[in-house]
Amino acid sequence: MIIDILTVVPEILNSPLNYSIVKRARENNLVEINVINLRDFAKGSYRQVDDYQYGGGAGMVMMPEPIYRAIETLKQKRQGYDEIIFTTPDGETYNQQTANYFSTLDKILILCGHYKGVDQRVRDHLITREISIGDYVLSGGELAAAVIVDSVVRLLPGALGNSESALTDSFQDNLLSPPVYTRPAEFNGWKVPDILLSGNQKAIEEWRLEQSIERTKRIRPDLWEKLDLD
Ligand code: 6GU
Repeated sequence: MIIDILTVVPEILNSPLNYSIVKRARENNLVEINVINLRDFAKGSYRQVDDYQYGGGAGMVMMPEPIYRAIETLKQKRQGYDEIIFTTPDGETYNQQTANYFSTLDKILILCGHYKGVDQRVRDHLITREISIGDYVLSGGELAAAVIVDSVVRLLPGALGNSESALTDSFQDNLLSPPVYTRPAEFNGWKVPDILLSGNQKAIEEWRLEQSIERTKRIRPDLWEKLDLD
């Protein structure tokens, strides 16, 4: 898989994409991730990428020309993308389903939103998916892009070891994960539930499912209701 990320702040993306599972996936060539500076496609000595908005109002808007030039150049180089994603708080809310879908693709481009947003013509003509990572506002789309890349890369075949299986992640079945414990069996007088020490695998799986259901109902009633309808 190839993931290209277009941004005015490439520095933000370096560290989150160079550790742990994503780092290992890159080293094993499961994914190629390229962070591209949008300013490299801007003209003039100022390399301007944003401007005041028509109609007035606070905040700068990302200009269409540098984005168009960048996306067209990259499209040619890659012979097209499966999706061109724009990270923006007014996009559709990201979830595990969308992560699963993105992980099946060969080539994606992520344009990170910044300033007040991007010129609507970019969104109308160049972007295929607009993604928000939740109902709160970030200073830019870079951290959202890092979230998307991390959640996608860990799903690529071979990215996780056996001990990290994605199938048991929270959300993969719309249930939150059950609690987990490690040694010691008693710490500070706080005990690991007896059932987990029982050796009865069938009873343990039943207990884990009960715990998942209880947690989901209590913490995420919205997820639980969705599950009930399906
Ligand atoms: Cl994708 N971008 C920004 N700037 N803020 C966000 C977001 C994205 N998702 C949630 N908040």
